[in-house]
Amino acid sequence: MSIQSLFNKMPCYINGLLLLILTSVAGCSLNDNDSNRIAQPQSLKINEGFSNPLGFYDAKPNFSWQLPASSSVKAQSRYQIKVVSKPELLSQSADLWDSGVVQSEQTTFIEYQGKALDSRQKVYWQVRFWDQNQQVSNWSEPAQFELGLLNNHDWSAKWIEIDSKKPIQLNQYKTPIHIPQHLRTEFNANKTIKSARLYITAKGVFEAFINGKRIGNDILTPGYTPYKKRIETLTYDVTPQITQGLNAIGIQLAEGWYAGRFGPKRHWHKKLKLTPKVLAQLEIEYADGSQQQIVTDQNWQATQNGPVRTSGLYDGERYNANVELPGWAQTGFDSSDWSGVKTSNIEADVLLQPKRHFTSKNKQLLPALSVNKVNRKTIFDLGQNMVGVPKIKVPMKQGQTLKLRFAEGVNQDGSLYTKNLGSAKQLDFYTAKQDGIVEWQPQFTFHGFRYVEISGYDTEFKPKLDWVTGVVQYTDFKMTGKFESSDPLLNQLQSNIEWGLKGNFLDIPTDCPQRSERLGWTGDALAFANTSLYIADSHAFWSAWMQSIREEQFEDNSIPVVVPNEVGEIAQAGWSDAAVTIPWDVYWRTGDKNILAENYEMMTRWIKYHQTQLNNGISEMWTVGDWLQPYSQREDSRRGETDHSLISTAFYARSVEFTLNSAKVLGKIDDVKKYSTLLAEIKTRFQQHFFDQGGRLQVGKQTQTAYLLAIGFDLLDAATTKKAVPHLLATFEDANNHLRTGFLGTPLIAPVLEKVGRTDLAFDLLFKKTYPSWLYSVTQGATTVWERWDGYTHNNGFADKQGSLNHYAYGAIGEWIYDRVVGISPLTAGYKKIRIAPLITEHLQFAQGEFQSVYGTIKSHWEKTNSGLIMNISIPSNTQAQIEIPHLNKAVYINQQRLTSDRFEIIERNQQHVVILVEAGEHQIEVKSKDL
Ligand code: RAM
Repeated sequence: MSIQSLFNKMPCYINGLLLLILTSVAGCSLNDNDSNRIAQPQSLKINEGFSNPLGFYDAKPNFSWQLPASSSVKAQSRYQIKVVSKPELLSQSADLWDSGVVQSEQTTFIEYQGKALDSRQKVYWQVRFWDQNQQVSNWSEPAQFELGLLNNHDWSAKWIEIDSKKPIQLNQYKTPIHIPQHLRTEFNANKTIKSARLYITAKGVFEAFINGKRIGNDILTPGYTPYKKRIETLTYDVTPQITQGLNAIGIQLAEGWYAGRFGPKRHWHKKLKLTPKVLAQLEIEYADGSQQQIVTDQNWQATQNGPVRTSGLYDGERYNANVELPGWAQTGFDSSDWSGVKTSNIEADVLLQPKRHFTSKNKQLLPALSVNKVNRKTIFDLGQNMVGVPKIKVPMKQGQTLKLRFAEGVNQDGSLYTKNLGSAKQLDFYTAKQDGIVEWQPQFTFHGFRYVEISGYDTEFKPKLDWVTGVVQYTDFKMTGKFESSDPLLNQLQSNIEWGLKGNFLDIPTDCPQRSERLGWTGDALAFANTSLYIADSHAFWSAWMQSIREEQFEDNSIPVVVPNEVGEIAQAGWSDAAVTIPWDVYWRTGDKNILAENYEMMTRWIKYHQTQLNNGISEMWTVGDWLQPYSQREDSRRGETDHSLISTAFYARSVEFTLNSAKVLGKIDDVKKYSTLLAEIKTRFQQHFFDQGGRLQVGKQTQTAYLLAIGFDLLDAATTKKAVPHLLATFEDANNHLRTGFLGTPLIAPVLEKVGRTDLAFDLLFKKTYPSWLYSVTQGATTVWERWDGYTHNNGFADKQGSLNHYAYGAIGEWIYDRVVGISPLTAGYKKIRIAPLITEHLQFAQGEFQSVYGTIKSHWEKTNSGLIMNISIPSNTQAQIEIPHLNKAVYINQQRLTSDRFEIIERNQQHVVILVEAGEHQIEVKSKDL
């Protein structure tokens, strides 16, 4: 019987004593009558959004749920959680933890306070709540989780790799070509099997098979972490795959991020000695209670003579079907010509930790939209710049080798543009063993591309669109945000921003996914984090990457610019500050205090490092500056014209401010005092040093970014800010009201212009179609956000300074589009209190969007009408919203009722808008002439 059905049969339960206590504590009667029960809580999750995870990483989890969407349920007044070790105990007494009835509105991140949990433990839990009228709900459907192997000592397996006698080949760069391996063993499972788990990871990337069947559908596992500190492990339920009797297990292993040619050339030598290895532990539990472990050890066998001849992240995959190994992961396979394996022990100082965010998967299929012959080459266009691999279905003749080339763009003559790939070849090859249709998808590589060129197929056939499909691969999160407006170009920009996320969130946040870089650049992530938190359920993704940042923090307290660190001992302002800003952003958008608690020490250490870079209160920290500012006259034009010490001092203040905010949330009173004083001092010093009495910048060039940082980060006092505004605006006028900002200034443009009362200018810039601007790239055919505003132009083709066509940093404008054009943003952390405040602009007739918050879906739609405006707002249970209604000096109706203070809670009314406070539910607002 499934757990679900077991629970459906259970009677609802409330402990009589508890009821008694509760009734007296609450001073009201709790309605426990079945017929009056309200709908149960739903969407049960643990930690950063995991539902029913297997191989979970945290023995001290926290619980979240959502209240049912119902017109009567507005809020939670109490809850009760039960946590048990066996499903049947849910109807009896909770053996692990019973929270008791807790008087609280909190439905998110409630800490487990029960008995200690251990590796492999199965845990079941349930929750119920009381609504605002003390009506109790049914118990939720039970949820469950199972812990992975939490400690290195849980592993008895050893790392294994082929014991090859052949010298490792080198490529043209003199770095090793690690030929992918197949590793296998057979084992007997003699008794009736109750359950089986495969715990597995690799130094490299792997795919596992049992009795010929692929285990799971994850790609490029285990993913990319600072391997010297931590390697993530995966857990799979393989109960159905194991048969009583003889079984076979096989693992394919390739170099991946760990051992491959990856990262900047100057650091390749550090990897020369690394070879791919795999670690696996299969644990079988029999019906009679006995257990068996099958582990990677010296008894395995390996070969490098399989069909995947080479596979690297940058260079692509080469497959030869003539050397396939049919049945290699099944029993009875003749492996007499396979080699033995070398074993190595698990290192005590490399943490083996269950993966703490979602794995990457094949997420979407993109059919080709056109196929053309260009210079006798066959080129497919998928219509969308994407990241992943191709899936091919191509007719071939025996012995032919199909060559696949990939590019983000095509030259004027239609041929592939690959100059921007650096040394990343992005080439796949497939050699056919017989005539016929070949179906294939590479396993251990990924490419950034929109166009696929193929050659080497059976030319008797005319190419068809279904020969090539794009398999889009990224971290397996749900898309949580939607946006649409009356402007098709703005909608395309939004789509480009979303594709920037899909393309660069493959296990870690990367700067770009196609060229020989693909690194976890902190500055790009700092710019884009808030936008990503709207678009996708990226909470776990960021928390996991923050752990990597913590692990990479240097002894001198500085933070590398790239994480996992592939570039050496470099820290820089505006990049490394991600260590502070991202935990804060994630907290603000999710309400999860744990991310602050986990990273707090790192933040304070980073502040200490900042302090070592001060000269008389002004920072001299290294920075590449306002990266890629257009029209920069600096010698290295990429580095922007804004004074570098201004940037570094501004980010010092920013990091102190966010650390201070975190200290407040975490209740660290001494630190609150310390950082408040410090922040005030930094601001004073900043203003004195960089600005004159008239609010004009007195150090370095008058740049937009200098003013944007000063005002956006609140570094000037109120009077000086006011005086600085005309100077800020002058920098835009000088640029003919275009932006002149790079990675650091661009995200601040719209919020700062709004802050200084020039929302009109913010919208002008957002809707500008001439270079440089967001929509300029859109008019030039962009389907993703580019590294440079003019990465490609219809008139001049690709930019001389070849850039990535999939770089999410400028997509940071998304934050303002969602917060202020759709109008959904948090007023308190996690959207417990929501601000609905769309800015109505002459550029749009309507805009709408929705966001799946931790409390449920928030929706905002506004549309101009002949007589005024309609707004449709949806607010999830257990939250409240402040809605800012642009009254247009007309009458305001809410759900057909005239807005009056006796009917509604009016918080503020001014010339522009009236602000009301509403509870959960649907709210239709009409602003119209009084007589209509
Ligand atoms: C480039 C990266 C990244 C940027 C750094 C400074 O190589 O692409 O986007 O943050 O440099």
